[in-house]
Parts: sequence; C-alpha cells; structure tokens
Amino acid sequence: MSLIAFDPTEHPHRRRNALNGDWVLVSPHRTKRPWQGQVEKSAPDTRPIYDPDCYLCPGNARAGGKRNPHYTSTFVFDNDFAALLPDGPRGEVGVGELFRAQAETGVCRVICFSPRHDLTLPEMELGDLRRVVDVWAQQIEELGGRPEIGYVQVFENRGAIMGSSNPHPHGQIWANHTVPLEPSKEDEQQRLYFERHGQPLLVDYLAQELELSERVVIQNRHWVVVVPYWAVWPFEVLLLPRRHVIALPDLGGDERDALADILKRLTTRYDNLFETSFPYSMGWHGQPTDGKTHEHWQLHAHFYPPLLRSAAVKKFMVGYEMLGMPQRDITAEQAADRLRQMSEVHYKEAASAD
Ligand code: H2U
Ligand code: ZN
Repeated sequence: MSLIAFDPTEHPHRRRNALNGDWVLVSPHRTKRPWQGQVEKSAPDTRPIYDPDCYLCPGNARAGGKRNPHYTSTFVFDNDFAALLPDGPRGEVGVGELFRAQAETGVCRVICFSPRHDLTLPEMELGDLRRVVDVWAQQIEELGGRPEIGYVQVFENRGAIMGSSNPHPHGQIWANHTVPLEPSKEDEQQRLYFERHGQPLLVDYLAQELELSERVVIQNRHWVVVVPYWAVWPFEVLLLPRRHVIALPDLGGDERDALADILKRLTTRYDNLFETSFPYSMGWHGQPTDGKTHEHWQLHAHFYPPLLRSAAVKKFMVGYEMLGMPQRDITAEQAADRLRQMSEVHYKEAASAD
C-alpha cells in the first residue's frame, strides 16, 4: 500500500456514472505524455446554400424516390430506410434460455433543421433553433402519445466520422415499443435514487455541480452545461434544465428560447475548440412514453464528441475499452476548463470579420 494520499488529479482511479451505473477508468497522469502524432488542419467547409445532389435539400428527390417539398423552416419525414417498422407482429420466440428474440416495432423519422444546406446548429439564428426545439417537443408528444410507442429517442449525428450520411443539418427520431438500453439503465438508477432520497438524481446532481462549479461549462436562466464527473468521451457534456422537468414537451416558451441560446453557445464553443465543424452524437433523454408519470426522471441531453486533440485525432473505443471498461486521459475537470476558455463567436464569423 502506498503512503501517498490519493489525488484524483494525479493518480489513476475509476469514477462511477451515477446516472447509468457504469464505471470509467481515469488516467490523468497520461496527459503528460508527449504527443507526436500528426496534427492535420481540417479542410475548409465550403458548402453551397443549396446542393442539387443533396437528398435533404428542399425540392430535391430523396434516395427512396419521394420528393421533398419546398420547405422554408424545419421538415420532418418518415425515414426511407427505417430500422423499425410500425405494423409488425408482436411476440417472442425462444429456444430455451439462450436463444431469445422479441419482435420490435416503431417509427423512424428524419428532421431537417433548416432548408439551408450550408448551416450547422451553431450557425443558425436563435429563432430557427427555437423552431428545432419545438419540432423535437411536438414529435415526442405525437409519437409518444401512441399507445404502442414506449420510448421516443431524438438524436443528431453530426459529421462523417460519427456516421452522419449527409452534411445538411438534420437529426433523427427512433420511436419504439420497448425502452432502449441506455434510457432503461438511467431509468433504473434514477428510480433507485428517488426511492432512497425522495428527490430526482439529476436535480441533486446539478445542485452539487453548481456548488462545486469546477465542471460547469456555461449556464443561462434555465439551463446548465456540465462535463459530467463520469464523462467517457473527451469533451462529453450533459445539458440540464435548472427546474425539475420530466419530458421535453413540458418545457415552457421561455425555457425553449433559453434552450436555443444554450445550444448555440455550446456548439459554437465546440466548433472553436479545434476550428472545425465539431463532430458529435447528441440526443435527448426524458421519461418513457408509457402514459404514466415518472417523477424520478429528469430531462437531459447528452453530447458525445469523439475528438481528442485536434480535428484529426479521434478517440476510439478499442482494446481495453472493448474488453475491460471505458478509459479517459484528460480529466472531466480539464475538459470543462478548456471549453470554458472558448469564445462564443464562431471561428468562421471571427475570420470573416477580420
Ligand atoms: P444520418 O445522417 O444520421 O445517418 O441520418 C440520415 C438518415 O436519413 C438515415 O437514417 C435517411 C437515412 O436512412 N435518409 C432517408 O430517409 N432518405 C434519403 O433520401 C436519404 C437519407
Ligand atoms: Zn442539402
């Protein structure tokens, strides 16, 4: 046994994700090792306002053959290559205990955030971002209101390295009968915490993060962005409402405006980090849509960006992470500090003002 006191800024340790019960290995000493990899500059982003070959631009034909309307704001359509189908049979087959399968049904949709092919969330106007928030809420309400839909997952894949098929600003919705793995793990942890403390886990968590303030990145009147204590991805963040909100459709008008503001500020900081269109997968988690009220739930969004040191250096979940557990070198506190130092003027705008 070492006689030196444990210092989480120096010594390898593991942190527990209170929200899903997983653990992450943190190795702060490794950020001191020299980096000799190549640092590449990303190619400048020179997309046109309208691309005649884009499947998502207004008026264009999609891959499935249908044609988009000449939309001027947001546009939602059923995914032409949906992973879930609405009218399937229900049932379970099992050959003994080891070979089980359950039929799954659902709906997949695509949301175009803007008719403009060249924009990304940080480059959109606040009023247009507010419309995206309203569409998210309206879709969760509509799909979640169906008796056969138990969970509505809203998400965005941004950037080719996250598997986004198209640079046109868009997100997705997958709504299915059962609650998917990640929200169901969060449901369990939040339920257990609520049973023990009579308070939602994330409401208590945010109060403590605000008090400590070392992992808080930005905040406004209704929202706070933190790098969670248990972050796995280098610049992962959790976006939380200040008030107890169970589901996104419950947000009031002023909360939605404030959400547009914090989304723009966060994604601008992300882009400024490596002067690149910062890739990530983001998504919303709120209560299941089984018609019951789940008081233990607190609405939140996760942002999982893979970039580590530059536009070219990505974190991969390989080796020990696949076989053992996730691991990070830069600590959550260091990442929050880097994000706090970023400007809220988008680098492209700053360059054009020069
Ligand atoms: P991603 O960029 O996150 O992969 O989302 C794009 C989705 O859009 C993808 O699921 C769908 C793909 O199936 N899509 C259509 O439904 N129609 C098209 O014409 C192109 C892409
Ligand atoms: Zn387009």
